[in-house]
Amino acid sequence: MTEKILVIGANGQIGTELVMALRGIHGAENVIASDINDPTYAIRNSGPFEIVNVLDKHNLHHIFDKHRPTQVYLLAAILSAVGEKKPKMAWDLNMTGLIHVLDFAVEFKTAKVFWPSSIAVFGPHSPQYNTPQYCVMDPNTVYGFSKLAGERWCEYYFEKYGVDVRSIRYPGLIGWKASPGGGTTDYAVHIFHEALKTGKYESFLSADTALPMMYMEDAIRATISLMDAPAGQIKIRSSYNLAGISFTPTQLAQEIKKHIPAFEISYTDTDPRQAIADSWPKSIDDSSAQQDWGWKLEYDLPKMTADMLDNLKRVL
Ligand code: AKB
Repeated sequence: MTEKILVIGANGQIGTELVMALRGIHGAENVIASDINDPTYAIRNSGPFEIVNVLDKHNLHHIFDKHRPTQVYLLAAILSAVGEKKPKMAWDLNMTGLIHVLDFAVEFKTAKVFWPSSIAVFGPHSPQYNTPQYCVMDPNTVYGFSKLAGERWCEYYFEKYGVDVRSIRYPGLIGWKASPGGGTTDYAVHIFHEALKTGKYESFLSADTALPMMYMEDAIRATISLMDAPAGQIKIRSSYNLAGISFTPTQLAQEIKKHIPAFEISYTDTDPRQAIADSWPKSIDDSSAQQDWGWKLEYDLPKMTADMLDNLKRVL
């Protein structure tokens, strides 16, 4: 069967890379990229694009009706740091956008829906190390509790209406093709740009703040393999933990120094993102993803750092 895939929020950090990967697999004409803003150069020049506002039900209904997608990836969201500045807007976009998509998936019998969750669903009382799939969850950011509520809606639509919705709790994502959009883990991308441009970086997270991260190559591969897995293998319909690689700003800086010996890192201790990072896990247990759909990480810290620097050098 030919898939017709709609990616909502295609201009973002994940969307930019996912659209290209999906177009490579399914053919450019079968992957409709969409975003509330005009498309980026790469997205516009590689296939179809639609302006979509997930909060505008009529607009979204029209797009579902026009393209009748077999798969929808809903990536439009406000991330943790921006969410704390615009809490109501973050709740509205992250929740209402999801409900609209789930409702249209029921109406148009969309075969599969992907929706990203995050390590932000965990909170200060969740176990900090090797955080399990199921545990106490008390997120204290709007982004975090919108993702936790969204997970519950995903499972609910699967149970009540049979929507084949699949989800991953992404760690911080690191890639060279697109910038992150207002999260707490963004330092781990900015540091590479500054290392190459100026040879130094002031981290907004403290030296020993460990967080789970993942290279974009792995994140895209995980997303597509979750979506390709037979439905019977998907035992979790809220969202799967993915561990990625856990490291601190100091450890990342040490790895960068192996390639750029003069690189220097410094730290600020006044950034509000520190409190968000402190409420999140330091490492994650993703044994359910490994068991259910065969997940396996490929990029460790040295491999990711080398690849990031090689690619960024070419494009900066
Ligand atoms: C953020 O920092 O808000 C995101 C996330 C971990 O979901 N990158």
